[in-house]
Amino acid sequence: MRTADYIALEDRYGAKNYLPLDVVLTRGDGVWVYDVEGNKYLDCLSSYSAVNQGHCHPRILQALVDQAQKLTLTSRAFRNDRLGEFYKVLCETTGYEMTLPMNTGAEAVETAIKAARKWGYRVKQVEQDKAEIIVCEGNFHGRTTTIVGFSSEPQYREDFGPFTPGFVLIPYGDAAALEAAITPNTVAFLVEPIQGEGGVIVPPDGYLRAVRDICNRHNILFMADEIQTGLGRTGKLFACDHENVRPDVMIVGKALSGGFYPVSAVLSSREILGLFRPGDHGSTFGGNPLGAAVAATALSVLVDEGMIENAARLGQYFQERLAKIPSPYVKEVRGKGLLIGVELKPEAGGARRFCEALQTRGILAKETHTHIIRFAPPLVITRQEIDWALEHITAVLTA
Ligand code: IF1
Repeated sequence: MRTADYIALEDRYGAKNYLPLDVVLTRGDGVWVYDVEGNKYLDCLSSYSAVNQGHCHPRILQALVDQAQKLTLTSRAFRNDRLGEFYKVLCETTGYEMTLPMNTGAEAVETAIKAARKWGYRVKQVEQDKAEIIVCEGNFHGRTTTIVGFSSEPQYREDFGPFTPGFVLIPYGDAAALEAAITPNTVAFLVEPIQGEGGVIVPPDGYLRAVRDICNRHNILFMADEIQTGLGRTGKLFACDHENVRPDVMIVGKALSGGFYPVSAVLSSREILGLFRPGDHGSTFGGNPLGAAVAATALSVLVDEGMIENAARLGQYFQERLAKIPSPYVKEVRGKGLLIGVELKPEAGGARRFCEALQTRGILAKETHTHIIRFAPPLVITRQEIDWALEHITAVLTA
């Protein structure tokens, strides 16, 4: 079958909840992906930062294959011989006392919301059913009806109400707005250290430090959603590490499994996650041995192979070179590490057509919020590959 045939099948049977580029991928290897026509592309989206380790990383693949031949799922009604080791690697790598494993990012965010509310009622003594969680304009935390209920993006909410109460929206990057929104019922502040979907919005220097101090002073939980910014993407293990800030609750997903299998987790203290009693929360696949084996290896690979340092070094290089392109269309280049957004001027007519032009040159990038091209290649990218990409990006942005 050819590209058109695959697209026809998707069109025939699939819900149209995405508008993908018309490229049908069939193989991935490191930073490169290949379509059914044999064309080769540099993946500059990394599946929204889920393949930080590069496509089909051999060591993670081997962990998947080995475990899949032994035991894939036990449910949590019984124990398995991979979960404890995964917990240990995850907690030792991140420096948190305790973790609760889930599958998708949204499930981990929902778990963090439940943990914050439970802590609010049990520890902070907030009145039952009055707990408030503060979130930011431009947030993206997943697609469940509770989560989209506190989105500021009309399309994510349209026709999906009624929504879950108890969420307060404030401007992103404004610490004073956070302090002003706190009430005696506030239990937590949930925030992305850099807003990915919001358009790679980097908050002012010192914002995360200010948030940490405000949460300390008002006894509310600082919850960081690092599902996209975490695990090396911004050149540190976590984006919060750039300001030496430690959230009370850290939410991870995506690259936690290197793109092989849905694995997410909430990381926190015994004081918070220790509040869950048997039967309070769970999921069929959460903590399964296959995901645990894959994620333990994906974490080790990330650290052992210097991917985090590579993201810092080459992210800075990539961003500096992008900023120097003499393009009449570019308004701003921003980001941290290998999470980079190129915002185009409104008169450029939107980023989609630039992404389509990049596709013809062998680069797959995705626009966000109409005018921004996101460049987020796997963290295993080399300087030579970035130089190759810059030639084509320059040609497209100066055409
Ligand atoms: C889609 C966006 C990115 C996330 C953060 C939680 C989740 C995500 C910071 C939920 C997921 C994905 C979802 C996917 C596209 C992609 C995305 F464009 F939607 F917003 F990356 F920016 N927190 N982001 O980025 O994790 O449940 O998906 O595992 O929904 O279209 P999930």
